[in-house]
Amino acid sequence: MARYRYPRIPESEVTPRELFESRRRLLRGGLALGAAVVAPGLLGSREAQAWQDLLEERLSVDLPSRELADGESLTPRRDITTYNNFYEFGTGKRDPETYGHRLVTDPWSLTIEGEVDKAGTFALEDVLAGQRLEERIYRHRCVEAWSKVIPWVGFPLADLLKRHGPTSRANHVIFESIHDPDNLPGQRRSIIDWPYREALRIYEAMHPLTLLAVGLYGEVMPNQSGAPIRLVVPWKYGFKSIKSIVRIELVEERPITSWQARNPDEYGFYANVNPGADHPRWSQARERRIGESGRRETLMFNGYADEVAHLYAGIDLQQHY
Ligand SMILES: Nc1nc2c(c(=O)[nH]1)N[C@H]1C(S)=C(S)[C@@H](COP(=O)(O)O)O[C@H]1N2
Ligand SMILES: [Mo]
Repeated sequence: MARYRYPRIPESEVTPRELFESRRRLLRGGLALGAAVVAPGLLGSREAQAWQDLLEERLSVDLPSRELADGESLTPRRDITTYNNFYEFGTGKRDPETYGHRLVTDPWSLTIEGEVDKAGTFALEDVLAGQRLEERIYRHRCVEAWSKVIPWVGFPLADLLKRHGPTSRANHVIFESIHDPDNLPGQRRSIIDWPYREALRIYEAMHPLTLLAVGLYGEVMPNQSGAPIRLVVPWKYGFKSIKSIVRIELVEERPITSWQARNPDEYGFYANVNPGADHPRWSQARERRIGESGRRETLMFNGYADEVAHLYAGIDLQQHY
């Protein structure tokens, strides 16, 4: 497959003013490093745009890229950003694109708490400043039997968790999405018990394939795709890959997630992609790749069995789905 190219502004077209501005942004990004812990109340207008500027700066250079979809064609950006599940905006596939602008992403902070040595609330620019970004091309398989191939930009979740020092009791990691019913029309309806909540076992969270994504196609994450920061767990059904994360909590006991609470028979905790374990209402043997006609065979662990099957040795995946 031919490598695609991101659109880049040639150096010759960058005006001196833009160069000046970008150097200023760099300086601001550098200063932000020193102030790791920010009380939510202090995130005022002075910091507005700070994480976006920092991220755009980081995206303007070529990032290391890993192709982990066996050379399958990338799903066009248009399809990735116009066919979405993001129930905070409604249950229609086009709702996230239509109402996505209502998601307020700036400022954004991330709370990390529970069984960690270093808990706190951190401005997103400080979270980003400490991470090496890379591109990862992954398959994405929704439990509804459709799929995409997406070039994410992000960093391993493990890199963030290690910085906060999980304790020996940290067996599970809980993730929570933004709760803002004033701006998110879907949250005024009882689709699930808001906010959206997901969780992983600690060894799933620490697995090198598990990503925190902040962009796709070499650009800042579009709102409908889970801006500014979302989880990507490529061997699990898409509902595990929670969007627009505001809180991460490490705990001992396995928590109840949003989809399990709503329908435990249909949505299990592991939710590993498994063509041999059908959803009660439909087969999981095949899938529709968005932008293609016909159907593809669904792969065990979504094609990542070599990397993750050992995590589930001895677990009956028909019973524990
Ligand atoms: N907060 C939140 N995260 C979410 C969802 C959601 O409705 N809200 N939908 C999930 C589902 S079912 C899928 S398939 C993926 C869809 O990601 P995409 O729209 O970027 O393809 O996001 C997951 N993360
Ligand atoms: Mo999904």
